[in-house]
Amino acid sequence: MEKNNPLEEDLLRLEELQNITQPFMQMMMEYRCAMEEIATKLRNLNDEFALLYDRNPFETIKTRIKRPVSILEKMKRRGFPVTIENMRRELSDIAGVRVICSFQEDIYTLADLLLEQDDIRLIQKKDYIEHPKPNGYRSFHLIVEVPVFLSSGKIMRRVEIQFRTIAMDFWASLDHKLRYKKNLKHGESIAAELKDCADAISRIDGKMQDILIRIEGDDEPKRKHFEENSDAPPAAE
Ligand code: 0O2
Repeated sequence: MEKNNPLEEDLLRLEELQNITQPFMQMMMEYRCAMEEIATKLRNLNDEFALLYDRNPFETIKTRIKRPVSILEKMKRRGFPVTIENMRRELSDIAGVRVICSFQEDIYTLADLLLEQDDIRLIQKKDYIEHPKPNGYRSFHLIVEVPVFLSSGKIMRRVEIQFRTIAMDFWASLDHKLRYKKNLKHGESIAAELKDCADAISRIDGKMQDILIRIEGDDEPKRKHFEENSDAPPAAE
């Protein structure tokens, strides 16, 4: 068989690489747009909410695109052939948004307001606040589809949104360390202590919420005033 010269071989390899890289980059770009779209919607709600209630419903919003190596690992772990089509179909967390709120009530308010928007399609809702995981994990998870407008037209892309309180986030970051630590000495007793912390955090979150309601009770007329003077169309009865 005739051998290609080194330059030709390099060019062939480059073409092969581009054939894979280009669609992958395209896919990542689409998810990045979807993620930014969701983050913008949430930031807008945050700004409006701040006018209404004199406080921000969330403290922080974090966005992340899954690392290519994590995408490949997850596809392999689940036994799917690594194709762009399979990644789009099987993975819901390529684009992720994490919203950290002070109060539990705000999590549900924000999630409801987001889901009311007519370009958002709910794919899945998991309420780990109402139904915590056995290890004590609490968060409210949504998987939504949001339109992304490209030069070729509109496409829908999925974004995973995790809502949690500051205290739940603090807990989850420590638990995350535990999840990825192998052969840990006293792992079981650490997990049990963490579970106790999760339960204590939940009680404190509940108490803080009650105190807020008692403090904000007086602000009700102000909210009504804002709603009556807002340009927004009245909510359907
Ligand atoms: P990482 O390292 O944070 O990315 P999925 O794998 O997402 O398709 P699953 O596991 O049913 O399906 O979804 P679930 O339960 O909604 O969990 C999705 C994400 O929530 C996880 O992503 C974590 O970020 C977070 N999470 C879920 N359970 C726990 C928990 O017990 N502790 C902590 N700290 N985080 C949790 P990843 O990809 O599993 O992990």
